[in-house]
Amino acid sequence: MSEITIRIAGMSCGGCVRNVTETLKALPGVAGAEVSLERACAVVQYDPAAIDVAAMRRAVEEAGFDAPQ
Ligand code: 9UX
Repeated sequence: MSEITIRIAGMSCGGCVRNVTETLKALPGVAGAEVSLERACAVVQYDPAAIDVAAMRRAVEEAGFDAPQ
């Protein structure tokens, strides 16, 4: 299992945090995600054989947020 911190822009409230958390956790290969509104980031535990970071960032953007590199 690997862990990475992804920057996330555009979150405004706790509902956004919940949406991003659920978006990430729904991805195959993601084992856990803790999203911080204050830090504008997500710490994600994942199986690198099953998913890459680009797919996580894409999913966050499809959910309506920005995931700048
Ligand atoms: Mo809060 Mo976020 O009402 O998309 S859920 S701003």
